[in-house]
Amino acid sequence: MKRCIIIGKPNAGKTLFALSFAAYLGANPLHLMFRHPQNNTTSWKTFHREEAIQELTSSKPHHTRNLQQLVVPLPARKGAKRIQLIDTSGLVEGIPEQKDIRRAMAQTLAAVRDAHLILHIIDASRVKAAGAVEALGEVDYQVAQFGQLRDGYLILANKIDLPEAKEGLDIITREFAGHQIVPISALYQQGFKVVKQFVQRRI
Ligand SMILES: Nc1nc2c(ncn2[C@@H]2O[C@H](COP(=O)(O)OP(=O)(O)OP(=O)(O)O)[C@@H](O)[C@H]2O)c(=O)[nH]1
Ligand SMILES: [Mg+2]
Repeated sequence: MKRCIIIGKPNAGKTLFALSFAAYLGANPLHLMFRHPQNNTTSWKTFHREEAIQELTSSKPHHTRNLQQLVVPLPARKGAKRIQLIDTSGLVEGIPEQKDIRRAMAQTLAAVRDAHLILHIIDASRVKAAGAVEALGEVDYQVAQFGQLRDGYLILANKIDLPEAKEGLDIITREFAGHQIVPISALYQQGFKVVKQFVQRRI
């Protein structure tokens, strides 16, 4: 089964995207597998979408501190296929002080190496928010540099429903010229059709 990883800075909307995209593709209820980096154990939990959003997303950064995997159906050229959608903890510049965030980041980076597809989420509404953890930063350029070596790399400019995201999208387009960029709203499932097609063509 192909692995599709969702990465980006904290608070960019990775978890909301993972849950909404899984629901959009027909996963209901959502069976999540959690991979705990502190002791290498796994656990499972089944959620309704709204319940998962309530528990697993937050307006505070660093809410996700482990890998959260979902298996989702995807119609493909030769019948239906399934992919593994992997939500991750946010990537930050430098070495985080908190041990569990450090460990979670290491876990994310190891999983990126193993993934077939990389969806890189950027918060288009906060591109210019200097000093904010979700603002466009060095991590995004590094991810893009790594991603350009892969066929299955896509930038998702998220939160396009917010007014500030328009200018943010222009900046992302300029800064990441040459990469495929899809404006999306994880909140309203905008742009999901294009993301689905991108994934479908590569599985
Ligand atoms: N308006 C709007 N808000 C969004 C969108 N996507 C995410 N959010 C909000 O942004 C905040 C962060 O979303 P999460 O999905 O928890 O972000 P994350 O990238 O998983 O964050 P970490 O787990 O901390 O790395 C939450 O308050 C979401 O409701 C969007 O498309 N539009
Ligand atoms: Mg999260």
